[in-house]
Amino acid sequence: MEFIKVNTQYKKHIALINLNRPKELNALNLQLMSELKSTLQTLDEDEDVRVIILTGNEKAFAAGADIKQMAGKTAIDMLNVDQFSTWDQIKKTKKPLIAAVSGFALGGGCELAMTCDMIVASESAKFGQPEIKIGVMPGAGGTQRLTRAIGKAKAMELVLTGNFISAEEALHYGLVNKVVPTEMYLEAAAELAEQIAQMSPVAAKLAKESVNRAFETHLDEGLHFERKNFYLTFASEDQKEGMKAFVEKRKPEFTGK
Ligand code: CO8
Repeated sequence: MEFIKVNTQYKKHIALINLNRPKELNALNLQLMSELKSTLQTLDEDEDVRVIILTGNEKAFAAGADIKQMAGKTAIDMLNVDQFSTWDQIKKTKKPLIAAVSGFALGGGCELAMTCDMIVASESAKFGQPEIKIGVMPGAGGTQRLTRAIGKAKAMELVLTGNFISAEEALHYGLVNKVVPTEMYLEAAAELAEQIAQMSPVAAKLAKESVNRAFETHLDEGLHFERKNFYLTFASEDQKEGMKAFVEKRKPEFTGK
């Protein structure tokens, strides 16, 4: 792979994906997105991997879709390329996916971070949807996910002005989970991942699916969905092990079965 680096054993049960086009601030060209799609598919099937961290480098998580690659395209070119199947794949990833963001997370970069389940940010992170400044608008979920995350007023301001917000502001608005000094952002993401990796992978997948459902349905339907997934956890060996370990006052050993 040219634009992505993958370490399937970054930590026990944790895989790390690095976006790797540093000179272009990790601008998301088609090849990078295609590499990301197949990597996520592979990691989702890898039984040893329980949590995935997606990161860039200190200067940029990703400065957006590749403007140079898009500049000359027509609407029909964009339609035919169907790059959104990649974004659908990211959304379909069953395992918890944490974005570790430092520097720029702009346009498609901000949308990519928001497509992950949680965001750990360095204090130098900057989030924004600056597409309006180049005559377009967000196209990979920015108007929808940003609005759900930070509310209409602020989302409208960011989408219509293209202004960036700092990591601290992003924390204040609920876009990110935590902000840490720049030299620690990957470590902080790894700590969060390690905590999740100790849980039952079956329960983690079902719980992730249920939380995401809250954005796609009304309350009764969501509660019904949650209940079914809750029942389903009782089909796992992990449920037996987790509850038995509690009774025996020891740490559970989850296997994902
Ligand atoms: N696309 C292509 N190249 C880029 C991009 C980008 N999005 N961002 C930066 N680069 C390149 C620059 O052209 C430059 O290359 P070169 O050295 O060859 O000129 C290099 O990266 C370094 O960038 P700068 O010199 O500009 O660095 P600065 O520190 O001065 O500025 C900024 C950093 C503020 C991040 C600036 O680069 C910038 O404004 N970038 C563009 C941000 C942007 O508008 N993003 C939105 C893009 S559109 C989009 O994301 C739509 C998504 C919807 C669909 C998704 C489908 C995949």
